[in-house]
Amino acid sequence: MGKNETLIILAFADLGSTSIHWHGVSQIDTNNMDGVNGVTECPLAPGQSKTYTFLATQYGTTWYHSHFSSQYGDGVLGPIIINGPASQNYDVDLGVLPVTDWYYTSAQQLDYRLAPTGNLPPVADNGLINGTMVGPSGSGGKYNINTIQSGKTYLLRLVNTAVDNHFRVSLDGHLMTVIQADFVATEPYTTDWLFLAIGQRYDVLIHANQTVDNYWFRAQVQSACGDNANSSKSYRLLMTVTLLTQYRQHQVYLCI
Ligand SMILES: [Cu+2]
Repeated sequence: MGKNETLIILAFADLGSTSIHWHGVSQIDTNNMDGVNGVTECPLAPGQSKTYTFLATQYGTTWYHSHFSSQYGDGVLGPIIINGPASQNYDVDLGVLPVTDWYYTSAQQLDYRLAPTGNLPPVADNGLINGTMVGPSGSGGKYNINTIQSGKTYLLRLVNTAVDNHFRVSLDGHLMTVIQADFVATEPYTTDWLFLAIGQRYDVLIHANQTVDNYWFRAQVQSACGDNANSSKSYRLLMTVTLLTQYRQHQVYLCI
């Protein structure tokens, strides 16, 4: 879909109560479609449904997530791409790359425990890139793998969907060209890292212009505010919530 098109989305509350929020979407004249239960609507009761209808007046990358309780911490979320012009050309759109913290106890259980105490969320057990990661012990789980080709330019749509972790993201040996931030097209600029706060989105271009080799894409947890058990290892710099980019022959593999 693209800018100036109307989204019509049917949401079912099959998991219990819910409401679905369209992060960063301007709801001009459609405030009741914002999905923020307790503010713009009552939550859907279990078994109810709602048709969210609103006009896309912006373009770029965002995400939707449950706004009910701690539900999105358990994965009730997803990416949204609204097509529009890019401020710099690229060859291939790799799609959305969500980065998040992950708890081995469900967010709902943690919420029940913490709410009466007023305590901060516990240290996250792991971090996920594109929904997967090797376990903190180094075994179990896996890195995600994409294949990209040397010599081409790729669009990567970064989104931090975490509950409590902020990330510093970078790709070893490569600069990133930022072309959009939070639905706002930018004058392209290059950087070797980006700070990705919770909810934040950046569209970046990666130029596969280095020697054919393996390169880590790092999402390092910034522990001053929220922490992650998988970032306190001695491997911290190399292994923390990382995306590996391999160049092999004329191909590059993006591995998470
Ligand atoms: Cu949001």
